[in-house]
Amino acid sequence: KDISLIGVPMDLGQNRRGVDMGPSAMRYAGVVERLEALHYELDDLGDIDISRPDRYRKDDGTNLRNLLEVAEANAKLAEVVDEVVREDKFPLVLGGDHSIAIGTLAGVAKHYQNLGVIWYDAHADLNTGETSPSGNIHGMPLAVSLGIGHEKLTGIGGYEPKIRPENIVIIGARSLDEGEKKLIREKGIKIYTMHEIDRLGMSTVMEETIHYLQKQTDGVHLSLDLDGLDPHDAPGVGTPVIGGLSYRESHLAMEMLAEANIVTSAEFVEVNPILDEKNKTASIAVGLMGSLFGEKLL
Ligand code: DIR
Ligand code: MN
Ligand code: MN
Ligand code: MN
Repeated sequence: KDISLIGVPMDLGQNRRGVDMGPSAMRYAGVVERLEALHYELDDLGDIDISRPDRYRKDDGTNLRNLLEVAEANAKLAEVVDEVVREDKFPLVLGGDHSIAIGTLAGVAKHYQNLGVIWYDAHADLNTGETSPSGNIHGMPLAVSLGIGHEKLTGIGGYEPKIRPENIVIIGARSLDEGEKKLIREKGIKIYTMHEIDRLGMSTVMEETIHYLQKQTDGVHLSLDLDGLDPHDAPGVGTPVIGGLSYRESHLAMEMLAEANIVTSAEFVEVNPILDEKNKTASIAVGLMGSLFGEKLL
């Protein structure tokens, strides 16, 4: 299948500047060449236009930082992604902070009855304006996609919800806010925290995940936040949390997804080259994309 690459140079979903340079950092790390070497027809659609606010702020009467700009950017992204899926191409979205998952999922989910989602992240991103300790929309996209949150976000793409709680698998969680824990319990969302991953091993976690999603979904979106990896391996992220997934565990996960051939769209987010060490995190992201698209040692 052909791949369409979409950059989203957005940092408005959180409060550390620099993550808007993520798409450049991953292009610099050779994403186009890496995937072309695997014999994909790759079309780089360039970057979505993002409006800068006059100043970074919480919108009046809400706890949502840069709500209007984040909503506008995601509406644009949703349209581009929708078109890519219509053309029967694989949308590969490069972030940008994780709030862009709102737009990616809005563009993808309407094409499926039961879209599965793998949320590879140190966090669950299940906050709302009411539960968020930060007001950062990058901590909310999974809730928004379930139809929970501000209507300027949940309504993007003109339909909601985008996904169902039973079609989600969260992998790598180790930092959850109280409201997120409540939502995970209430909705019965499947989650492999670091505890389960340590006990079972990544191989079993991915076997179970693939089996679970294959049974009940007609497509799978991979949303990979680089802070899911341990900050030792991926230091260039805005909200690092120690005790994360290793480089090898992450590659194994991507390799198993490639073998199972279930992933139909993907995004790699939260790469912040300003906080990085010699573009290490972007390089790791590009390596993971290689594995996801079937790169093998021999
Ligand atoms: C925190 C951090 N739970 C929040 N979330 C992050 O602000 O809502 N998500 N970093 O990736
Ligand atoms: Mn995260
Ligand atoms: Mn995230
Ligand atoms: Mn994050």
